[in-house]
Amino acid sequence: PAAAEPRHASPAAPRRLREKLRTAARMAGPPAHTAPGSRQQVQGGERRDEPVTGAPPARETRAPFRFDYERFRRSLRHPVRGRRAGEDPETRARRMKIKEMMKFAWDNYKQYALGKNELRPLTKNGHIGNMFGGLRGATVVDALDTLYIMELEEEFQEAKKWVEKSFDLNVNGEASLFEVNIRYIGGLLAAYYLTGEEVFKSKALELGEKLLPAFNTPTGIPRGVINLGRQETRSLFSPCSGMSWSWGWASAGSSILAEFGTLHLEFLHLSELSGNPVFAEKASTSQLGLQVLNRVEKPQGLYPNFLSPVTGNWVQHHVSIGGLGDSFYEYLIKSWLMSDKKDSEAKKMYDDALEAIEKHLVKKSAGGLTYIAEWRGGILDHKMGHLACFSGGMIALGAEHTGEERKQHYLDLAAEITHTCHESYARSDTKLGPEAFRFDAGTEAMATRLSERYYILRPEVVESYMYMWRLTHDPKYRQWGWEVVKALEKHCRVEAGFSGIRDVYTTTPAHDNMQQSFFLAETLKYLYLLFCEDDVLSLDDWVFNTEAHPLPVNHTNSKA
Ligand code: DMJ
Repeated sequence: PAAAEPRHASPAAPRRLREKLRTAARMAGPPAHTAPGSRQQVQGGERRDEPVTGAPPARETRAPFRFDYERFRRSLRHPVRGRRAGEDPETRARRMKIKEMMKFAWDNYKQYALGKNELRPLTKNGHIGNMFGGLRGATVVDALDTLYIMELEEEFQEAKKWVEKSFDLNVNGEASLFEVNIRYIGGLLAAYYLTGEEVFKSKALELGEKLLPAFNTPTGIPRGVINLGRQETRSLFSPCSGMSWSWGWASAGSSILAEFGTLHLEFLHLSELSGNPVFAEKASTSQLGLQVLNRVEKPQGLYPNFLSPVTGNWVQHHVSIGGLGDSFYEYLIKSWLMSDKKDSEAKKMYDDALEAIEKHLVKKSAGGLTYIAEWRGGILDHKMGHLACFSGGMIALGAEHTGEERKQHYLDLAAEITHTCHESYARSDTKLGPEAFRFDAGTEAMATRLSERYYILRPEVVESYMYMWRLTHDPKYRQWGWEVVKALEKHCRVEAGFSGIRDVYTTTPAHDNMQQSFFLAETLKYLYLLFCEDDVLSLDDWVFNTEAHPLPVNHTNSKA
């Protein structure tokens, strides 16, 4: 096991936020859910002397910290579900169709799999899997905010009731820190901010605390797997409670860039809501940037995907804006936006990273398609994963906030990448895109390997359509989104829900029997927003976490 050097609370969250949180914590004392002075456990069972909470000991005379929800709602610039002004009948009809798809996906999940993580729509039963450490109801938590935004009131109440009555956090299994964070913490936080229902906040905070031991490494970079049991309950029967370790498949005990780099949006909100700075201190971009990533040399300015949480050095030189790297970049620009453009360190890291990506990875095919290649120790792999297609939207979002000349340049780049991703759909028989497509040996934007021909209801391409629509209002993005709706209806809709397909290049595809929770959280939400007015979950007020859960921009300071 890694040596556990004691690491004391570091200058982590952006200074203003830290000060605000510390003041709140000073005034409030620790939140009731935190055991003051409790200790965390690290891999190998070594104890640390660092208190779990950064807040001072409780004093009975203090009122408990309470997040001012009403003040937060007043700080929003638009009603969360918009004002519904000025839309044409076709747009409304398309939006209603997507709402019907969401209802269908939810109703079938509810009927056949409520309380399991996902629906198996062919066999009409539930799937649990091993990603969430014994947590259940991934689809419920992922669906909450989409149901709310679509005004599926009855269905939202059903989902809320399940969270209140059946969502059990008292589990003791190995979970992906990243997946639990983006789906459960993100889903609960968004549900709370949208509705003000306390149950979502308290569940998010309780679960957030269970993730903290993962950060107890010599560098503070968390490991990928965490046992969700409480370390105080460790015993002969649950010897791993509260311990964390790296994925068996990750080289040399490394942590994954897209995993440890995709925590801080949610963790900043856990601090905001609890008044406890510990979450922000563990996961802020300052922690990532100042403490670790800015110290280690980056090959040609690029960020490899595998980093040792013990030494803080890269373990392998594979760079990708798709799987393993993707949401690290996304969270840099969104960190800056969510801080109301104050986290300038995150912005600089994003700008520098994008410059390096453009210089070394962005290529144009013989047929004129712009794509982002992967990089393996200096050698380019001319392949783009479906996951990498989120980058059109990200680059467009970032473009909004550069100087005029750079803005047009990045908007063009974003449009070209989104066009390429659309081509990967348009060139298939189903009009849905493969898991990965290549640009080599005469191939353009198509899968060349059998193992890459599947589509599992992923959102990244429609995510980029949504951002491109909002930022350019070019009608082709709505048109492309509607093509996806039709293809989903034709090839993925089955009797009891929606299913992924095994081969996008055949019009009679076999189904994979899985309705992924991100289909409800992301794919259907982004499609719906594509046919909404811009003030529904306005980009002025919200950033979407990487699972499409809206988290509010922190402009409480400037408004309330
Ligand atoms: C989602 O869980 C998230 O979007 C994540 O960032 C990447 N993979 C899936 C969807 O494809």
